[in-house]
Amino acid sequence: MQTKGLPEKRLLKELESRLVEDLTYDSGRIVGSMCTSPHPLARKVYGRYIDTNLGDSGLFPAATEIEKETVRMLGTLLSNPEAAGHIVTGGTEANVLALWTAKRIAKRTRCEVIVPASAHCSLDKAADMLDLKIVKIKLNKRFQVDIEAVKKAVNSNTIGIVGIAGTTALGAIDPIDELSELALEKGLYLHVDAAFGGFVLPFLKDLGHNVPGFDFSLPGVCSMTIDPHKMGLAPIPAGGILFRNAKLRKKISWNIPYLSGGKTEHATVVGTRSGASAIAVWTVMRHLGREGYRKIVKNCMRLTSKLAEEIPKIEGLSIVMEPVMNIVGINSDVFHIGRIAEELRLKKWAISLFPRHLRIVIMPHVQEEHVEGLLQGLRKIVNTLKG
Ligand code: 0PR
Repeated sequence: MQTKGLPEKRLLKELESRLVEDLTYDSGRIVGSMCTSPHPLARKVYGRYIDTNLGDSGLFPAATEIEKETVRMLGTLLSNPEAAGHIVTGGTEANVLALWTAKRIAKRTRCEVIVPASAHCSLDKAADMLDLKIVKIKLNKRFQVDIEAVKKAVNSNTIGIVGIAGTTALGAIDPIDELSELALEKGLYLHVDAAFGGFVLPFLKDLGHNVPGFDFSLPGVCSMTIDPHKMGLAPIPAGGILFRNAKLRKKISWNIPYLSGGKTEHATVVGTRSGASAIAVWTVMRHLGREGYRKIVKNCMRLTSKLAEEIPKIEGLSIVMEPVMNIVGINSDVFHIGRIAEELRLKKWAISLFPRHLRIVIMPHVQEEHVEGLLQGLRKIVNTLKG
């Protein structure tokens, strides 16, 4: 840092020229991310209320109330208006909070948590932080956790199970109903990671898709992750942790007696946190309404189906599974998928590469012309690799 400060104009100009290198969502080149351009209204209120601090709730009782209302809205979306929880930094923090709760309920030292092999790495991080043993369970042919293998893995050290409603790699949905039954039968904590699916599945259901039970309507579900900064169109950071009831949330609550706003309590990993996140989520959810999200999801699914239909028409390429949400996995029996990813990236397509497939996520910023462009790019790459 230099001694003398620099003028605003110069700094803004410098930032503009330096950050121009970064990809933007509206370029349509980001087709492998679970994030998108936030809704303009959410952006606006985020900036306006950035100085509110939910970590000192006594100073900001109104913003605190808005967070509570936001959690109620999310809870209602997931069949439980009684849900308690918070708008947190993202799915990672939400998953950490869920496993932390499971551990505090268990009050034991040697604890095991059963997760699908498809679990997001945030669950590995959480287990490492909390000193839990993660037991990974193989998937069935539909890329869901193998329920029989889950049953076999339960032992006297098991404290909890995680199911996923919208896996990171393919958007698959685990049989949460069966996990719920098992959790109730064995007295285990069940967390559902719907970080991505939480803002997709309720609207798919409205649109008449056959959506299996995945939320609090299943009695064994203790907590859920649902991230507004993914399909919720909220600015980063905005994750969501919801507990079935306030009693569960209390398991990880800490009293902070000395703050300037008076006594308060935290049930998040972070202490100081801007209320702007919750306020932005509250605003965008009320502005779009169920109907608005439904339209967005409908369009994402239309483009997803188009991509999934066209991919197998390209010689040597196939899709990993019929998409259940707006995620398409692409693989090949002929070409090395890593080679295709490399070529796509050279052509400035930002795709995700998993060990055996490419992941395309059709987020709201992805338009028809971008899907066409991607297909065109893939056709060219395949032709070059063939020749
Ligand atoms: N749970 C699931 C099912 C997820 O897919 C993710 C992230 C998380 C939890 C963790 O969420 P946070 O990243 O909010 O903590 N899934 C994305 C992924 O790994 C994250 C991401 C987002 C990656 C934007 C790339 C990107 O550009 O693919």
